[in-house]
Amino acid sequence: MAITRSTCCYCGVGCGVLIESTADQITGVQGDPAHPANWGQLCTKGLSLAQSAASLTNRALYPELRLTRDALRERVDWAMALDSVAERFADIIEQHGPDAVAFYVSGQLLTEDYYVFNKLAKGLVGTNNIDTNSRLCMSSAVTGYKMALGADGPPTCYDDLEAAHTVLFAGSNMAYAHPVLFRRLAAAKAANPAVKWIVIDPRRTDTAVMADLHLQIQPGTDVALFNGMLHHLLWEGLADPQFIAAHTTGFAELKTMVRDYTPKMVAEICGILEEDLRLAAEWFGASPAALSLYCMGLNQSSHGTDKNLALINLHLATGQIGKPGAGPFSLTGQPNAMGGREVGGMATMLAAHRDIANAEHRAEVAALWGVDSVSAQPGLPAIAMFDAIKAGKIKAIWIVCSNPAHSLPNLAHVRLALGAAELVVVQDAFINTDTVAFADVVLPASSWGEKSGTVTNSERRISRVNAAVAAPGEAKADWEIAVAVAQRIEARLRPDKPTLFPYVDTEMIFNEHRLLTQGRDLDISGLSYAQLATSPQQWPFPADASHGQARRYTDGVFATHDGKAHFHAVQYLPVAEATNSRFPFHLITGRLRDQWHGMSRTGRVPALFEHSAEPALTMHPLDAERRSLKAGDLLKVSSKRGSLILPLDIADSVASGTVFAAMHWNGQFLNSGGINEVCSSAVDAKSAQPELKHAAVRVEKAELPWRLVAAMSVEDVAGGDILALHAIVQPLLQACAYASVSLQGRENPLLVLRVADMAAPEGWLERLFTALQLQPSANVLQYQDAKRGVIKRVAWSDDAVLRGFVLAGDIAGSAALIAQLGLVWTGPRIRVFTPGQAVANDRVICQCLYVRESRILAEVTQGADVAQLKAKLGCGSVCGSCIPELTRLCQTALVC
Ligand SMILES: Nc1nc2c(c(=O)[nH]1)N[C@H]1C(S)=C(S)[C@@H](COP(=O)(O)OP(=O)(O)OC[C@H]3O[C@@H](n4cnc5c(=O)[nH]c(N)nc54)[C@H](O)[C@@H]3O)O[C@H]1N2
Ligand SMILES: Nc1nc2c(c(=O)[nH]1)N[C@H]1C(S)=C(S)[C@@H](COP(=O)(O)OP(=O)(O)OC[C@H]3O[C@@H](n4cnc5c(=O)[nH]c(N)nc54)[C@H](O)[C@@H]3O)O[C@H]1N2
Ligand code: SF4
Ligand SMILES: [Mo]
Repeated sequence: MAITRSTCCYCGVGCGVLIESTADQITGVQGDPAHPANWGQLCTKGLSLAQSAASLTNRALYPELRLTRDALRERVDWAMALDSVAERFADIIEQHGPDAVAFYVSGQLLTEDYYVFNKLAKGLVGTNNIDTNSRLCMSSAVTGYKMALGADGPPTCYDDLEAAHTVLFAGSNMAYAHPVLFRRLAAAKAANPAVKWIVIDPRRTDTAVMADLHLQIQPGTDVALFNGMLHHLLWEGLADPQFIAAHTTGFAELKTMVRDYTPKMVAEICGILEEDLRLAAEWFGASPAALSLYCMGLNQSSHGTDKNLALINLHLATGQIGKPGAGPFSLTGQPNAMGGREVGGMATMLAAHRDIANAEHRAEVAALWGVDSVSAQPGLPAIAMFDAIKAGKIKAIWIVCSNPAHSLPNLAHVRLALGAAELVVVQDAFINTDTVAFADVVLPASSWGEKSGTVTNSERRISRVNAAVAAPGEAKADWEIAVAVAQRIEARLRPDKPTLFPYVDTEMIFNEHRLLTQGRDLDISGLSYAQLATSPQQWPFPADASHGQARRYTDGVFATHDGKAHFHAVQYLPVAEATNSRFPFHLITGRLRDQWHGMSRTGRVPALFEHSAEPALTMHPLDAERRSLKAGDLLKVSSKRGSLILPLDIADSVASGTVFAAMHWNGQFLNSGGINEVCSSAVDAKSAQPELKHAAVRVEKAELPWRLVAAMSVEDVAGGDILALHAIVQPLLQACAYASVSLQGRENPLLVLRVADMAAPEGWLERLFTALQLQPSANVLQYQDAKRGVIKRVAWSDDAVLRGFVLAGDIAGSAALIAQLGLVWTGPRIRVFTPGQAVANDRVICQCLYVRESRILAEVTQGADVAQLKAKLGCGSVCGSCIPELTRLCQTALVC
């Protein structure tokens, strides 16, 4: 068995991992005890990386190409795929100019991949039309940092988590989204109970449950809140006049503006108690060290930049920056959102934190790259890019490592755009995503565990990512594909000139990137690729340094032209789309603990579904009661843009008038593209980031009387491969008014399909029976009641193990039957049609030891606390991702 040091491919915490592998298979993943981001810890997602990599089903293994516009894609060899992409790009560039092509890339690419794509677009093609999913994620944070502090990137580091006395979480559900850092924070608070936590979130998340103060604000009202906190701070004399005078500009204007933001008025806007606002301001202002941790609840807003600026104002006014435990800490979502920013991989940036708008910067980059010039025409950011594709202005789009047909807002519009493009190239590691369905060309990419390079985490720390096994099939590393196409385009556009892409490995690319950082704020001249293998380092790391710099601006000198931090007097403005009588609910969206984005990887691990088995719309009990809705009812959620159907989940974690949906579910698991069918593409004017956190929606009961539940274990279907079974079932989803598929189980994985419609779609049941191998046979029993439209089939294996079933027209007893799957059926087979005892949905709270909610609740009702739960059931004692929820379950029991 070999051990390879690498980095987790999920969130921006950037945990070090040790990959265990045999010749061609990853067999296990452990936390790297020597990595400073996690010191050996991993969360549920990191711990399941080996399972997600276990099977080749649904992997993109070979290039595919549509030979004519109306033909189906077929497998071709690499030479043909690369020639075709290069030729068609070059044709379009020659005919329509460089801005007729675009690249849409990803914060999940490695820095070296990103660097090459950026150079391909801006250096070779001559267009700045390269944007990324970071536009949906970090662009408000980038704009905020640059406007206030003069340069992108957080001033803080992970050690500040332990040094902070007041921690302000703003629009961040860290317990789910950055679990390993959240554990560090929780440990620090346990060690020092005087540490205060304030959570600002319209939902009572598992992060909020652990807080000393939860400000459950109305969606989108953060700017008002921060301005109100500043008003109170100034009133109480908690500002730091010396810091303001020595190190900032613009305070007078801000001070005048926040006079209007009285705590009383702000409390009203935000829908919180005035005394809570005052308390939050006092805890922040009087703290020896106040740290704010913020994420999508701030950035994904039509005023995301202002939210960032208003929060940074609080830090500057109190001098809470540039010292241990203090500062505005924007948490990055994706593993390499930071690396993408470093190489300037967005439509508005240039390499090494340079700006397209700056002629000197353009000239510097052109000189370093050896090209005549870099275009001064800003590229189109994501939303505008897809608008331009739909309008026919952009004719070819190359999508890499992102699934925009799921993750962009207003999906109907995105699908029209992808349908209208002359050429859609999709470079992905998996073949079953919603975007691949639109591809004219599929370029198979190697993925985590199979490719190498570097990533930068939330605290600016650069770590190596290493291949443990060879790429499957003919898949290639992203940078290699980019280089191969670039060299072909060069042959057309720059014949007889030396190549701009001489790279033979990732180290060469890293070295060129390093050269471009020289003298910049993120200077890494002192770093070598080899050194990073054993010692992940933070930037800046200039040539004369012996290690990276943990904190920035410790001397009070900022990266602005005058060296001062800049206050910005930003007014509160409401969300882009007001609720009204037609669309009365505020919809907010966010993440689940155990799923990652479009689920192309976490959706391959059945056990990861057990924490949230089904898609859902969460609504407050009062709102449900007023509409006579009960849990599990199917709801039609609509906005001006579209609609989708989701089952109802009732919980008071959302306020009345607000509903919540997870962002993850999509066409792989649903009959729709997911919640972005309804989300809004209104963008922030400064950062062009869309308001994915808010839309005005209507919610109605969907009257779909025909119901079906099917469940199947894979023992003898689909070659025993649950993912192969999923691949067979996925094409059936589209035909139904509602359909969702999920996986579950650990030792005996199951696939569960839930369907609703007015009546069974024509011929659909037969297709399902064929897919599940449920044709009549000695081991398949059928019950039919044609009058009631009921048909049920149940299958056993030869040794009497209950293998699977379809209940159509009458789904009573389906939950009880699911619980029996994989077990030997004793008693007469016909009894299988008598509905058994209803079984409540029993979620798996602890992934590591597979402890279900019912066992935990049984202990909690006996008075157990978290420590006792850990000791008795083991839950929470391994990775710790479930501790926030254990805390909530204990608290709920106390209240009841
Ligand atoms: N498990 C898991 N972890 C992940 C990811 C994943 O897919 N799954 N993705 C990673 C990525 S790319 C990202 S960007 C991060 C995202 O990490 P987070 O931003 O922490 O996660 P979200 O759940 O998207 O949103 C955070 C919170 O914002 C709240 N919110 C909504 N509207 C508002 C508002 O107006 N104001 C405030 N203050 N809060 C609001 C939501 O209720 C939600 O609880 O997670 C990373 N980590
Ligand atoms: N409503 C709503 N929408 C949101 C959000 C929200 O909170 N609410 N959050 C937004 C945010 S913050 C983000 S970051 C985006 C994320 O949205 P996406 O970028 O669409 O996220 P993923 O599903 O992770 O897409 C990554 C793709 O890359 C593929 N892949 C994996 N590894 C590799 C590789 O090594 N190479 C290549 N070429 N491909 C690979 C995966 O199969 C997958 O298809 O979603 C945004 N959309
Ligand atoms: S916190 Fe979890 S998902 Fe994030 S990097 Fe660490 S192990 Fe991976
Ligand atoms: Mo993100």
